[in-house]
Amino acid sequence: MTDIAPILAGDVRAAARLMRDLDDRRPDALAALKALFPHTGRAYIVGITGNPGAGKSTVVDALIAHYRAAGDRVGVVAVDPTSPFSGGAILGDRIRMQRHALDPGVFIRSLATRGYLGGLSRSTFDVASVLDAMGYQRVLIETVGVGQDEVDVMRAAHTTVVVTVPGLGDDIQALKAGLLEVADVLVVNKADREGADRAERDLMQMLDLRTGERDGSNAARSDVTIVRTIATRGTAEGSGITDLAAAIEAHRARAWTGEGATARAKARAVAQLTELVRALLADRAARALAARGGLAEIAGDIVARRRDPWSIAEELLASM
Ligand SMILES: Nc1nc2c(ncn2[C@@H]2O[C@H](COP(=O)(O)OP(=O)(O)OP(=O)(O)O)[C@@H](O)[C@H]2O)c(=O)[nH]1
Ligand SMILES: [Mg+2]
Repeated sequence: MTDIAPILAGDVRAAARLMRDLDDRRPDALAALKALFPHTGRAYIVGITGNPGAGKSTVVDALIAHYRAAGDRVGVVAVDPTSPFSGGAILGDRIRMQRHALDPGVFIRSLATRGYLGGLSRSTFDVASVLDAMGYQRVLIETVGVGQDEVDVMRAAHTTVVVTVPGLGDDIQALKAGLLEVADVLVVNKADREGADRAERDLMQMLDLRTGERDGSNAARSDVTIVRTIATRGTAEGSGITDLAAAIEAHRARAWTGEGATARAKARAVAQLTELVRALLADRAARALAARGGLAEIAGDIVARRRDPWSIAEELLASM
């Protein structure tokens, strides 16, 4: 049985061990999560996503510095460092945030997508919960925004920040599909480059469209803030990181205090629960399949028309 006392006391080695055990899906790790749950709910979780190379890690690095200067302890979950779009970025992430690595007030955990098979958002929730229980006031989740997986991951966050850059052109249309839908704060990073004005205008236009589509009105966007940053300047004057932090706080005040907060909290719990049930069922199905020699074995029966796939699926479910 994992002793949770060291984790509650903020012991990083105990936490790292628990996170590894969670990766391995060890039952005692799950028991630890259950025991930690009453001690969670205090951290403010911010998701940072956006195009590959947009500067997400640099923004995270600058936010860490900002929050540390304010006296908050910061936990980071870096998801998808093995993305085909950013192959090998795990090293880059590490180096970029390296200056914080020796700071006992900062804990950085990388989650590789490989092997998670759709359970990525479950793992993100789990790690964020551990960081929360350890007493980090701020938890930052970085993920490359390319697919539904990443959109799901963002459901763990209280505030979602989508990072874009000037000169994306048509790529911005790709953003529109999924990520823009979940954005609470939009960042035009690399504002030291040409085209920041244009990028901001394009984003505003898309937000107007989005608002119109959602409620059929022409109401002006009211719920998304656009911030310009030059993340490479860290927290220095003119980097925009203070503005970004302020936009995050403004969203926090709008969304997580007052009337809508309970409904939002419930929606977040529903998302977490849905993911968890899905992941547990997938684990169980994988075991049931393995017990029958795997999909390839069964597929032969289907191809030869010896068995039909519906009966096999029903049988599998019944045996789970
Ligand atoms: N000019 C300029 N370059 C920047 C800025 N922010 C980040 N960069 C550079 O952009 C490159 C990518 O930055 P990262 O922070 O690694 O971007 P990322 O979005 O985390 O990248 P992936 O995780 O690989 O998708 C690096 O070379 C940064 O130094 C900025 O504000 N201005
Ligand atoms: Mg990165």
